[in-house]
Amino acid sequence: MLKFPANFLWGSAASAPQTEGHALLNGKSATTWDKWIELNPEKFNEGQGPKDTSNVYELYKEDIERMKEIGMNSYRTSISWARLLPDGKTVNEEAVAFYRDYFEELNKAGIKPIINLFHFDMPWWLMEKGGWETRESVDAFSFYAKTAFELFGDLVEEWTTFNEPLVHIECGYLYGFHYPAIVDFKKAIQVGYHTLMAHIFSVKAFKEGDFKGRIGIILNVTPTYAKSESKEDQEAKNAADLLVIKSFLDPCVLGVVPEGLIELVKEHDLTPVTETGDKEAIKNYPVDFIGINYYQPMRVEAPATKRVPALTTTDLFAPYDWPEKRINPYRGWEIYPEALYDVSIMMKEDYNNIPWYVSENGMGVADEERFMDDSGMIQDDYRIEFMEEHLTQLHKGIEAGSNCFGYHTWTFVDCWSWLNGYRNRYGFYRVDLDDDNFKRTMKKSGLWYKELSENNGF
Ligand code: BGP
Repeated sequence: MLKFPANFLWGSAASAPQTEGHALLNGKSATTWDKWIELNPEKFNEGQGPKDTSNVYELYKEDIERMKEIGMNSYRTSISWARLLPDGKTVNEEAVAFYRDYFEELNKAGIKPIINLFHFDMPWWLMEKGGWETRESVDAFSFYAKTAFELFGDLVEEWTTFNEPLVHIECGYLYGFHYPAIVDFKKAIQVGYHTLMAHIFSVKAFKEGDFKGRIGIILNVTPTYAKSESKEDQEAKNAADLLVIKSFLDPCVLGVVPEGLIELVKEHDLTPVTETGDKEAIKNYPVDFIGINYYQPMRVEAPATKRVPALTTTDLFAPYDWPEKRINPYRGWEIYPEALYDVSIMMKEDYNNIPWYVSENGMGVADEERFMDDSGMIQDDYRIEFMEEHLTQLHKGIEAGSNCFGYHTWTFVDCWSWLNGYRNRYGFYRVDLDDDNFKRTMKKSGLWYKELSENNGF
């Protein structure tokens, strides 16, 4: 049996906009997602969005019972900025009551809440002023963070500022998947810089306020894998490492923006506007821990054409389609568990062996009803196998000395997703969308997770 360290966190992750429902109710103001979907319903499965998610706002107590049922001892979700501070300044007391009770109930059930502050859900009032493009966003976010620490600091010991900051940057400003869906490399870098500073000043507020517990950030990073050892492919790998991995990991953990990144953005005329004192703040406020979301590796090769200045990331590194890759046939993503070992070693050797945990890992499956047995239970053996393979690699990394303290799956109850609605299911519980109350039914993997957590291994 592979045994994991004592007090290992066995949990699952989700986010406010993907689960709470009540998107424009109970005092919450709109986010970019609420607005974008309302304005373009045809792009989003007939307008399905955060308002249609599985109503955790009302059902959290029942869900906590389900978490216990499958042996979870921790759970990560987020606070909705637009719910807590609908206009950015005034506290919504209804939101305070909801989150306080939610977190209290988790604690009572012996499930450690890990609370994140931003999961792609920019409030609309701030977006209308330019969102992360403006320096105002840094102050607005750190005010929100400080408010959350003050309101919930007695109930939460593990905080994270952002989930996958690279995603709202790339998807909003380079790849057209998130609002405002523009392609502007210079803006992307500025947005990235402001996101980083919003993180740093929130860590500063946390440390100066002397709140209990720890603070971190959740990043979607793995080592990159280059097509070959050729100089061109290695240059592409280096650029990808700088932009996609080190851009947040280095300042957040080591307290410095890498020189190579500063040079790269300068070479391409992408240098962001900074303020006096930023560099010092980056140095002074490293995180206590890191969350790593891992689904598939990043494989790169030299781009076919290389524009200088680069107009987007594919002028610097191109995605490489590794011919030997294994594919998840139900979702299309590559399956490469070995990356979890590699990332363990990267955290140990390049990042001072900082405490870290797997904050998301999971297998999305379309049309999952086809695996339902006569009793109504989804027989998701493919998911169990996926998790066992990943945990085997993670265990190997821990044995090699990496300081990993937990494993969270994506996700606990099937949830709505940004671009795919409810198509790809990830949960330990299936959600029935035809049922008004979003009936949840345990899948086989739920039973497996309970055993895993009880044995602290498999
Ligand atoms: C991560 C996000 C999650 C979730 C997950 C699964 O990047 O943090 O919010 O969406 O990916 O991806 P998808 O829903 O696109 O299958």
